[in-house]
Amino acid sequence: MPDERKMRVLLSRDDWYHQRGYWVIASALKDAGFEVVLGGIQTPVDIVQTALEEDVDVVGYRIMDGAPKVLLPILFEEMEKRGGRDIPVVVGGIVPEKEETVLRELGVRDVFHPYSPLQEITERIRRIAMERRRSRSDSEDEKP
Ligand code: B12
Repeated sequence: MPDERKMRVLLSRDDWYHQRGYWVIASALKDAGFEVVLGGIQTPVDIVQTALEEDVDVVGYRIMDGAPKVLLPILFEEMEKRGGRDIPVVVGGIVPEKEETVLRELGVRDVFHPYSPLQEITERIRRIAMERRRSRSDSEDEKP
């Protein structure tokens, strides 16, 4: 049976000061028809807890403080431990270009830099969310 719920995105961030972009993304996702779970400022461990509790389709992590290479491995390690490794993670904010490849190798599904057009962001997140729903329902179908 196809999952008819709205696509759910957990939106988390790493710093207190750069709030503007967080609310811009939250509004853009809502306007595009997503249900947005506002995690606010969260550690990677909190993010995984919320993502599992809220059964989200995608985790959106806004990173502004210069530490994506530190935060993402902790997030994925926690996902591995808790069983949420199949939840796609996208990152936005200040990500040095040369770190992007490393982040993608770790498993980050997409990276959005300053001035990314909002419509492109929401479309790319929708595609990622739909892919996850599909692979989830395929694995449900395969259960005996
Ligand atoms: C405005 C601003 C501030 C404001 C924030 C106001 C607020 N309420 O948000 C204030 C003045 C508070 C501020 C403070 C600081 N700032 Co400042 N700030 C900026 C600035 C100029 C713009 C950020 C912004 O709001 N952009 C508008 C929003 C809409 O765009 P955005 O955040 O880029 O988001 C877009 C994408 O990145 C993406 N995106 C972002 N997040 C996410 C999340 C998801 C899930 C997705 C899908 C997409 C996505 O989508 C958005 C649309 O395209 C940037 C420079 C820049 N041009 O980016 C520096 C910048 C972010 N700041 C910086 C710094 C260093 C600081 C300070 C540490 C400075 C200082 N020494 O005090 C302080 C931090 C506070 C502190 N004391 O520790 C650095 C960060 C460097 C880094 N991380 O490597 C930057 C890059 C400036 C620079 N070139 O050095 N800042």
